Amino acid sequence: MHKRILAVHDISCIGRCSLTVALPILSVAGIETSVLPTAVLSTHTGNFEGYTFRDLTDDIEPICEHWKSLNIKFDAIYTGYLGSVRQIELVEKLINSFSHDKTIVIVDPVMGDNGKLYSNLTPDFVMGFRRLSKRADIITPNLTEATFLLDIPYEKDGYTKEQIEYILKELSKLGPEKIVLTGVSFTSSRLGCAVYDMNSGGVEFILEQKVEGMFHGTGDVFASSLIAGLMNELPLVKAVKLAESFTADAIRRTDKEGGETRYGVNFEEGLADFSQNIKK
Ligand code: PXL
Repeated sequence: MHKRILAVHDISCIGRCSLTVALPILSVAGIETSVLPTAVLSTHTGNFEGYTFRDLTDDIEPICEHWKSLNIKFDAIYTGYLGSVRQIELVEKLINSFSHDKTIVIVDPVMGDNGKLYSNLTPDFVMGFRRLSKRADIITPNLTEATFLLDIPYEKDGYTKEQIEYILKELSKLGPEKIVLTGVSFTSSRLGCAVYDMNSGGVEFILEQKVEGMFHGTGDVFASSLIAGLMNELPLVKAVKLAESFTADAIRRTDKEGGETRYGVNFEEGLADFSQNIKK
């Protein structure tokens, strides 16, 4: 059945992430993708100096007012990088305005990596994302974002399985039924996700062969392809496996090419196979 999703992210003109990643991935998966751009940046904020930043917070309410007059509803609302704390409040409102009773809300609380917040985010974003998570059916934080959401220290030397299970259960107490935690690793050779579904109570670890290095935009490639799977009616764990393998392939391709990783990963060459695999 035809599905329509709203993707709420910034446009980073250069450096594959946010909308320039979400749109092609969701489109190739056969999902009509409407966008609400939260900000326009000349590049993303990781490893680039002197980027421009146009905050679009003031445009959100008029855009939503117009959409209300069209009586638009979305089958899913997927939020990523938000440009201001006020925007987080506006997003909470728009979830109410544009959901029907089966709408899935996916919040990727894009805030940071490697134990730190992204360069232009302030600590009040954390409170905002904690509140927004309450409205989500699924959240997809990385370990850094999870520790900010729970206000616990970030352990740079890694976590045990028991600690990860604790984090997942604490995150679900914020409100979402399903948690997909990324950046999970127990050995130097494997990296991936931990998945928790409150309904089954089970935790699953889905780990892939690790590629050394820091690759930008991979969180957005992963979350977008995960949602593409869910919108194609894949069960959660199957959708996570497919998204993780699509993301890992993009990382391996980029690693082989040996270019600058701040420009994001080569997911484009995997799109054709992805659109086939999602239908299997
Ligand atoms: O990929 C996450 C992301 C999205 N948008 C902007 C970013 C980042 C990460 O650095 O800077 C603007």
